[in-house]
Amino acid sequence: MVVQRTFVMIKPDGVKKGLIGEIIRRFENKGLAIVALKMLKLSREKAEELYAIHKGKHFFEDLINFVTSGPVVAMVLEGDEAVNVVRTMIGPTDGRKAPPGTIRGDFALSVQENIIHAADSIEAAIREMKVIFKDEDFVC
Ligand code: IDP
Ligand code: MG
Repeated sequence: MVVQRTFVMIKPDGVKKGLIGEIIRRFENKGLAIVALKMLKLSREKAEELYAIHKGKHFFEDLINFVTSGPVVAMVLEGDEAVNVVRTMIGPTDGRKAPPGTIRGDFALSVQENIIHAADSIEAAIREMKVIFKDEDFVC
């Protein structure tokens, strides 16, 4: 067993569509533990830090405008191979191509407005959770 922590964020479109409960339910049903959870509105600065890897790409400005457009729900999930398990559960980036049964496949029809973010590696997860959470935000 390889217990990992990963960073997940329900984007403004997911919050607006009323999907917070549905998404958290899927992660809990899967057996992942929530070890930190926060609803917040991202500042431009935090959004740019979170998505720093995409700076300079054609979609960067639109992405920053989108993720700062309303509240998000950020969380850290823990479980066996959590990074890859969560990436599989959210599905591919483009909601139009994401298979049914994945979060994006079930709820998104757009490449930008795709409901949810999840870290794609352990290193990214550690970096991203530090952008949003302080040590005291963790329950364990
Ligand atoms: P990921 O969220 O599946 O890891 P990334 O390639 O890391 O996908 O892109 C980060 C986010 O940027 C995506 O979730 C999506 O919101 C947005 N994005 C990615 N590619 C495009 C694009 O080609 N057009 C518009 N938005 C995009
Ligand atoms: Mg990514």
